[in-house]
Amino acid sequence: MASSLHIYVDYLSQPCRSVGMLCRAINAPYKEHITKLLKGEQKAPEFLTINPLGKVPSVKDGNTVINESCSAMRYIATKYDTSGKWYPNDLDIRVKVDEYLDWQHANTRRHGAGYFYNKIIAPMRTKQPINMSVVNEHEKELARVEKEFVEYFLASKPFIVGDHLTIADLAAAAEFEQPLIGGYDLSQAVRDYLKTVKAEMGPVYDDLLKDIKSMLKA
Ligand SMILES: N[C@@H](CCC(=O)N[C@@H](CS)C(=O)NCC(=O)O)C(=O)O
Repeated sequence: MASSLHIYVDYLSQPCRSVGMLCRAINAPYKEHITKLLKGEQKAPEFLTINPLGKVPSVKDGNTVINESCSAMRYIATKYDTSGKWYPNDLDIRVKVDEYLDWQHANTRRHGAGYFYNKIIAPMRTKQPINMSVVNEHEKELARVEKEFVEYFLASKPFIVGDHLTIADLAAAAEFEQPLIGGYDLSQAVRDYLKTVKAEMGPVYDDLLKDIKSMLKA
């Protein structure tokens, strides 16, 4: 049967990796459309008919279009995860997933992506020196984010809800990997957490990090 679930992604992007990892982890019947950020394909007229915001990831399932990664993961897990573990039905567990996903936009994502963009992407694009005062500010905030993540969200558990992975961990891991790859010195506690997520995910974890790592080597 042809799949109705289409994901538009570039795995250079953290939210794309979260969505891609979920689809692979739950073996969703999806079709992947690579939309190359470095070629500006997210701004191409045909892509803008799917996501007028001109960003990836974008997800289309039948007539439903979702242009935010966390909403997309909630939708995909609710519809296609037969294990029921990735976005748990139990309200007391689910709310912990939502709590992290709501928090991460202004914290892990904002400062992890901000660090990576200002340290790596902006100088590449503008051919100007790195703006160290902006990078230092993200670095300072990332240290706070890591502390809050470890002390509040993990609180000595292996994963955000306790003993198993959810979509919240996929978002967290994707967003923490980006500054790490960009040279940020992550704390040992967050490195250990990433190792645990990776061990649980298996080969797909490194597979989806290949593009960003090879972009930096080039
Ligand atoms: N909040 C959105 C963020 C989407 C986003 O910022 N995507 C970036 C890649 S990480 C993008 O497409 N940037 C291209 C552009 O702005 O032109 C989500 O989580 O889906």
